[in-house]
Amino acid sequence: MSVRLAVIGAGVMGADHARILAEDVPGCTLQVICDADGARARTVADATGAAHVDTDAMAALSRADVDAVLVASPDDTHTALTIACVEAGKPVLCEKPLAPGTEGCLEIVAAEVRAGRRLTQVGFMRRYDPSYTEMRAALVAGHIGKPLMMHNFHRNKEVPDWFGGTMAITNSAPHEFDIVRFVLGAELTHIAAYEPAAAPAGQVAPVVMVLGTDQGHLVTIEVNNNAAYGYDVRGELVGDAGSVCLNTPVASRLNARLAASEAYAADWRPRFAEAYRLQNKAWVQAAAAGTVAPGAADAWDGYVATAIGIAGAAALTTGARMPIPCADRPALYGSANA
Ligand code: ISE
Repeated sequence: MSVRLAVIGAGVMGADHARILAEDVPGCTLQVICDADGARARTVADATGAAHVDTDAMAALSRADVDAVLVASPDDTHTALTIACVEAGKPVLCEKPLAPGTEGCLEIVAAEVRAGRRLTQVGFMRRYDPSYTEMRAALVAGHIGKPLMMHNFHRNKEVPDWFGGTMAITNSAPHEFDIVRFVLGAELTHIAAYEPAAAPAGQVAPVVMVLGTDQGHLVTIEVNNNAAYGYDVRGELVGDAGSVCLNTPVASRLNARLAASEAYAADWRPRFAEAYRLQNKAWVQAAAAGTVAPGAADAWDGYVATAIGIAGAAALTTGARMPIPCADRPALYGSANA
């Protein structure tokens, strides 16, 4: 039986998710595309063959002919929409952040505890990226010995002026916060954050974060949202017997004018295309089976990533190393580092 889906939000990410679900994910049907802008919803529905459009998100997700919901609407709508899905007993894949604040995340966690089941998956798609899954597999197989450090680089080509250092930490770096926890199987306990004093005034500066885990790993994260040359994510996990680096998937190398060159993507969608495809496929398969996708980020993981971002923003503002506070983890979410 095909899983009948609502996609809420028809902006950049909603449109891309709808395209992936329509073209690349078997076992699902796009039942309704919803956006506050009806014309935008119609454009995405026409492009993907979705049956219906709506401008009312609550109405769309509540439809009797919708089994599961993908939320890609503005961040401040995530809490209410995700809770509504949980209360309706519908699996929901919510784009990151799960909620902009920890209160919203914990409200979603509380709704799942009341329901007695996990229905929320957070769109931390890097967990499905083959370069990260191989990094984790190399660690688990013992190829690099005891893990000591994980270095991360996250560069966007450009962002608007208002996307400053705080947003680099609360909006971009949560991908690293989540993948570091996923790869290392450890919890981040403290964070410091710095910007280079040499950065030109009025320009969005890079941010470098230094974090520690409950198992003594050292983690560095550079987010440079004005890297100018393209979208570029790098990483290296260093152990006492070796290291493993991420490779960017590049289909070709151009040889011309006495030089060799490889292209960079302009944003994250081409770089993580396979990760998005595998994530959405796993989510649909789990929804069909009435289970949770193995290894997926759940509501608790969404809460933790938001909490780390808030501590990181405080670290940048104060210049102090900040502890990362964590609420009590409900039994529904298993034990830490599992
Ligand atoms: C953006 O919101 C994303 O989620 C992208 O995956 C990330 O690379 C970018 O830095 C974020 O701002």
